Amino acid sequence: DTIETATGDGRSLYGGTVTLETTLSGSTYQLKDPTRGNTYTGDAANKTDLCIFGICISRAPATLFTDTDNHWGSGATADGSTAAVDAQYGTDVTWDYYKNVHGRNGIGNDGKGSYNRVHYGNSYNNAFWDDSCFCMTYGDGDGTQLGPLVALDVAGHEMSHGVTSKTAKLTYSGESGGLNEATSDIFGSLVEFYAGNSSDTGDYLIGEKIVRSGFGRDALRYMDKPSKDGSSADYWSSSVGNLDVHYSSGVANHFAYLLAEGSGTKTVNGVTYNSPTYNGSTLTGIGRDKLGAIWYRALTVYMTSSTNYAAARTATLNAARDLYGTGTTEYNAVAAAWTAVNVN
Ligand code: ASN
Ligand code: ZN
Ligand code: CA
Repeated sequence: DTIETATGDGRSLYGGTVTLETTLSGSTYQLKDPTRGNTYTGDAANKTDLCIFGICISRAPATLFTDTDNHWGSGATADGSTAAVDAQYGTDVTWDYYKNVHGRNGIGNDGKGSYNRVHYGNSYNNAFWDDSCFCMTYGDGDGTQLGPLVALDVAGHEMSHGVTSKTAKLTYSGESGGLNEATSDIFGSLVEFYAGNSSDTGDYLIGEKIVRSGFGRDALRYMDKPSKDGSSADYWSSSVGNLDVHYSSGVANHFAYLLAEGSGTKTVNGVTYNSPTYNGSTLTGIGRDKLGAIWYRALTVYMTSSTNYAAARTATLNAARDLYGTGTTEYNAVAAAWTAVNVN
C-alpha cells in the first residue's frame, strides 16, 4: 500500500472539532501523525496491564485506530474513537508546544513520537505515563467522579512526565517527586494556554474538564492555592517530602502561579484566582512565557534526579540568570516567588 500524510478532523469530547494529521495507508486512514514523529493513538479495549515492580507479565493492547473517511469521533460517522481524538489532539498540541516554544523535537528531542492508549481498564479513574512502554495511557473514568481522562491538561501532564524522564529524571518520591509532578502540572497548563482552544481555555486548574459532579469540586488541583484540594501543600515545610507526590507538588505549582501571575486576586480567561503568600509579600507576575522558559531550562540543564525544593530554587535562579541576567526583574521575581512559598 502507498503511505501518505492526510489532513482529517475529529469531534473531540472537550476541545470541539480539531484538525488531525493522519496516515493514509492504501484506502484506510490511521490515527497516526507523520508530521509529529508518527505519534499515534490505540485502543486498550478495556484491558489492563499486569505489571509488578515495572516488569509486565501482560499488557493492554494499543490497537491503532483506523477510519474510512478521515472524520474521527462522534457524529455522523461515529466510530468509537471520540476519546482517541482528544488524546491524539492533546499529544499533538503538546508536541507543538515543546517544539515551537522550547525547540524540543519530541519527548526525547530525537523527533520520535510516542503513543496513547485510550479505554484502559473499566471505569478507570486515572491516566499515566509509563517509562517501560514510553507511552501515555488514559482511563474512561467511572462517569460519576471523572469522565474520560483525555483533556488537554491531562495529556500535556502525562507527556511531560516523558520529558522529565528524558531530562532531569526527578525521582518519583519525596521532594523530587513533588517537583516531578509539578513539572507535569506546569507544562500541562502551559500546553492548555498554548492550544488557544475556545472549548478548553487555558487555566491554572488541573483536570477541570474531566471532573464530574460526584467528585465534589471543580478540578483535581489548583495552582493558585493548592490547599483548595484539601491535601496539597501551599508552602514548603520540612515534612512536605512525606506527602504523596501529587500533594508535595503544591509548593512548586504555587511558585509557578505566583511567578507568572503574581499574588492576590486576578482573573485570567474568565477564571478568578486568589493566591496567598507565606510572608504576606505582594508579588507581580512576569507572565507565562517566562515561567515556561525558566522552568524548562531549569529542568533540562540544572535539575537532577535528587533535586529537592532548595535545589529547585537554585536551578530556576540559574536558569533566570542565563536567560535574563542576575539582578533583573525576572531573576528577582524567581527569588521572591520561592520565598513566598517558604523555599529559601
Ligand atoms: N495521573 C497520575 C500522574 O500522572 C498517575 C500517577 O499517579 N502516576 O501523576
Ligand atoms: Zn503525574
Ligand atoms: Ca486546566
